[in-house]
Amino acid sequence: MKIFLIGLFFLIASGASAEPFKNIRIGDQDGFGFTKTKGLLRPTLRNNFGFDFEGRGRRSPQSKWADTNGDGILRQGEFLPDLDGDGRVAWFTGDDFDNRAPEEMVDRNNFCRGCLKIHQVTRGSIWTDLALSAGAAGYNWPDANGPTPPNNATFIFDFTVKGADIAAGALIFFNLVYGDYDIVPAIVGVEFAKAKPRILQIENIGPDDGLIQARSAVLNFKEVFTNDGKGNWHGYVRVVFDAPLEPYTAFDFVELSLFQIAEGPAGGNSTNSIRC
Ligand SMILES: [Ca+2]
Ligand SMILES: [Ca+2]
Ligand SMILES: [Ca+2]
Ligand SMILES: [Ca+2]
Repeated sequence: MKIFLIGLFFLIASGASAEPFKNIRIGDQDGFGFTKTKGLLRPTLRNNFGFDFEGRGRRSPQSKWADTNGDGILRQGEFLPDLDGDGRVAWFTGDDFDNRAPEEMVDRNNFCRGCLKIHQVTRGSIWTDLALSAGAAGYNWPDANGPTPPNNATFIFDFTVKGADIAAGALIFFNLVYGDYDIVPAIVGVEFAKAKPRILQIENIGPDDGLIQARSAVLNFKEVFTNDGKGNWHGYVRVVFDAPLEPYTAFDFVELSLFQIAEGPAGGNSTNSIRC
């Protein structure tokens, strides 16, 4: 009976693991690791020109709080906090933070829905939930020369999906949530296992100080995946944010997903919906 029960358990367990591929995420969606948003101020400087580029209901300009809708998580359309209350978010104005959890400190905060395996090469979460600030103290800094720019955040996805768990040819979205990325040009390079490397087009929606943006770029299935000869798809993507002049930015997470990250207004459940 015991053997039967154990057998049944393995049947259920293996059944549960065979979900279709949805996404592989580096870092986590936790509002840059700010667990308490109450009282965090938003920067008051809207942009260098004094008006709102968007002009839509994306934000709550009247709110003085970084978490403009007060739901406890800093999301797209909201703001990185002005920690010292001087009105702006920048590398020289007391806004450095390091909210990395232990698994991010060791560069191992990876998650996949529908992977057969996430390989050891996958990395980059050490760059998340950290102010990539020229003024940072530099503890456990993710690149060799410390907080001095450039801080070229680099993310590597290396994983295997069972052949039956993803439709060959599907579009793959590279989604990211980042904050205060306001130096132009932002050059985002992407490399694959076999396909030609290229530059991703990631639109910057405005220079508002501290603004949190959710963006997507489209990758082709054949760029991301190669057949591993065993009936599985091997996914490999390396993304580098080349930001020679960027003195302050932060990443919440990056992911490869079948679903484009939503561009909804602040307060919408941002990343699990598909933009229609
Ligand atoms: Ca985190
Ligand atoms: Ca919020
Ligand atoms: Ca500040
Ligand atoms: Ca995060």
